[in-house]
Amino acid sequence: MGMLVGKKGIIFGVANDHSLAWYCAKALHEEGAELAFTYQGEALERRVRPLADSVGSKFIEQCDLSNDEAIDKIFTELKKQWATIDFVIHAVAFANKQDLEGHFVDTTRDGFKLAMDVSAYTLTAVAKRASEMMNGDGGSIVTLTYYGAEKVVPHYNVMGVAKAALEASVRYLAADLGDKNIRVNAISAGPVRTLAAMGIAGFRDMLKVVEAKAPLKRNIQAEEVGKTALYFVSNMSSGVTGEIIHADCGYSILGM
Ligand code: 0WE
Repeated sequence: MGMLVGKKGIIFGVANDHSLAWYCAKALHEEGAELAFTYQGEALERRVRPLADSVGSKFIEQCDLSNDEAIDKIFTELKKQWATIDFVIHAVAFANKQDLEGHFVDTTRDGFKLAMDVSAYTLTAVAKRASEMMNGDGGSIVTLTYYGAEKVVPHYNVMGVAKAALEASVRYLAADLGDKNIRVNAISAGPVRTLAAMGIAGFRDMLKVVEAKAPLKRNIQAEEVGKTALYFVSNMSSGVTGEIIHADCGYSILGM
């Protein structure tokens, strides 16, 4: 079909072949998009480079998104290679492990700042620079969020507060960038077994609860998150901005 032939974009947040960012990449690549990738830290290069190679990407760089100069460098490089871009996938979050285990009330100032910086502010940092490369045709910026932004999910804690800030950022960015025809949206994905979910106590039980209770009686598949990203990047969503779509098998509609 090739809904995205001639479109170019950058994907932040691939850690390995289970990453939701990677499933977004695959869905976009299948429709003909050209992709650039960044990864966090040396250790992940071994995993990300072969994935990027497999979709014909020529741009694979390390980038610490908590560093403004590092983000500047990525966009300077990207400008050299491509001049313009059409989309960004932001699939980046981090909180200290101990802040996802105990109680929210015990969150330290440093733990709060870290989660907010990496999981919320980075969207704005990236949107600013990306918007300067989205000339003429506009563009689409997509981020990933989670239900813990809206309702209390045990142990999600400071990440829930950071995702709430991320969701509000989506709306403010959408308002600011709308006059350049740049759309900003988020996918609120149900829980998926990714590296970010591994080692979270009780994650398997969460998957069981969703399977039992969600209207579709199953968990969301990573491919379905990818397809939702494709909707937001493609012309199919040309009139949609500032929106949070739940790709969660309906779990979030339930009151009891
Ligand atoms: O947003 C997330 C996870 C983000 C995340 C994961 C980690 C694990 C390792 C952020 N920081 C870290 N830091 C680490 O050291 N999700 C939506 C997945 C997730 O994480 C949870 C969940 C769900 C769902 C944590 C507690 C409860 C539920």
